[in-house]
Amino acid sequence: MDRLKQKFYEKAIKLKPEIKALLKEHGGTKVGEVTLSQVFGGARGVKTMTWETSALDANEGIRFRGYNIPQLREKLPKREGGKEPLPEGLFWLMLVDEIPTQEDVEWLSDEWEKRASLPQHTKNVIEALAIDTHPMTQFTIGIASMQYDSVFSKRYAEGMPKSEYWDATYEDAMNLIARLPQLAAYIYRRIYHKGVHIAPDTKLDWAGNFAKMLGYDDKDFTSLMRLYLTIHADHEGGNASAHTAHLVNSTLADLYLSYSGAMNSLAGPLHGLANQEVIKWIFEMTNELGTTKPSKEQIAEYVQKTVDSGKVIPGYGHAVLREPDPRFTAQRVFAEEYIKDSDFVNIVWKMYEVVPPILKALGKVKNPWPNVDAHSGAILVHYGMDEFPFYTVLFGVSRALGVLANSCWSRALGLPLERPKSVTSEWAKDFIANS
Ligand code: CMX
Repeated sequence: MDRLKQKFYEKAIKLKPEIKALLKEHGGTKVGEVTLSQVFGGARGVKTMTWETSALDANEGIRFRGYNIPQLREKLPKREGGKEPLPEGLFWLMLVDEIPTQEDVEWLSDEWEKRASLPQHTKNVIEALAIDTHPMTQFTIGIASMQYDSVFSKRYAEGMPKSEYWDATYEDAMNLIARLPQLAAYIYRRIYHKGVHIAPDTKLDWAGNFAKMLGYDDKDFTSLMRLYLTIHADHEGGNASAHTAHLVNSTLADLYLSYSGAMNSLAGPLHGLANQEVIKWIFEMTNELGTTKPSKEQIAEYVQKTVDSGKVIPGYGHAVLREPDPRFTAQRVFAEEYIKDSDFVNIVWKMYEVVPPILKALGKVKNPWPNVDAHSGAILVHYGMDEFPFYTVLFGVSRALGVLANSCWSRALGLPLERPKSVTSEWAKDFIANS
């Protein structure tokens, strides 16, 4: 058993009986009430699942195993000479609730490197798709095509006992995470660089290798990838993509099936696709105004026009957060540190001042502040990556770290099939009439 798997196993076998005892004694304790508005309103705030790897506070934002983003930036191991945390370290932290050592993350980089090769049949499947198929569609299809290699599915077919589900899930999680940068880079180079692919460099870390395979040699872009793939990695379990993975995997469909499902969810404009929508919106604005240096007044007018035409301002608002997203702030800090002057970054910063009062004035928006997607595009454009339909794939590579680490826990804890209750509108009307 490898060192991470062993550590995970030791933690997981301890927690399972603790939860059993907790439920035996307190299983009937109420943790909240559900209102009719929540039933009709997308179950906002209803506690319906456990999620071990991270927790989200409406005001403070995300914490990964108790650590916020500035703490991760400080405490997680870094590449020699680098300032940004290595995503390997965050995966380790989320999986086993311990900050890893430098040696641990180096081991993990090597382990993922060993597991990373993209199957030829996946390349063939991608090549069969129309070249202008959206990158997220190519990504989900690519992930699903690798299900052929699922350790969980093979062992399940051979009669694997329940007690081993966590083991096979761990293997699938490690293999899939290892392969995702190759898959994403394959799609990027296929669509935007005439199919000229770049071989991985076995000496690099997971994010560094990804930057290289995408075709970016700038060391600051590599630093950006390390930070980007860290801060997008998890956002508790209730968000649409994580919840999709949780639901699908609860049927014992393996991680390739559950994670491709999650990516279909991430591809919606109210969720991860917002990162492409933000820069698309900014490009449309600068084209219409004929300048990449618009004034705050010009931006405010364009924001108002967007809202008046019945559309949302992408990158603003959140279903849980009620303050500026710390993932936005982390990217702002990065831009302040690494980027001297960029018109598009400046637009993002001006929007931060202009958009919230306009959204507040609508009187219905619960959170007028920027979310993670408001900033990422402008930084990517600065480094030359302006192919915005690809942006959500970057998000998807990162999100695997949290979602798949948590899936290991779900299978180790033996969580059951997820099956909440739905009601009809007729039932709701009768219920109110009779209560
Ligand atoms: N611009 C304009 N109107 C907005 C808005 C925005 N950015 N955010 C919310 N609203 C509107 C909603 O559309 C809703 O209007 P209606 O009542 O007319 O339908 C009203 O304000 C209330 O919505 P809410 O309770 O504040 O927000 P929700 O929890 O329903 O939705 C979210 C959250 C993210 C879907 C929404 O804020 C939004 O559409 N934002 C823009 C898209 C975006 O950036 N998504 C990315 C989120 C982060 C991620 O998952 O990656």
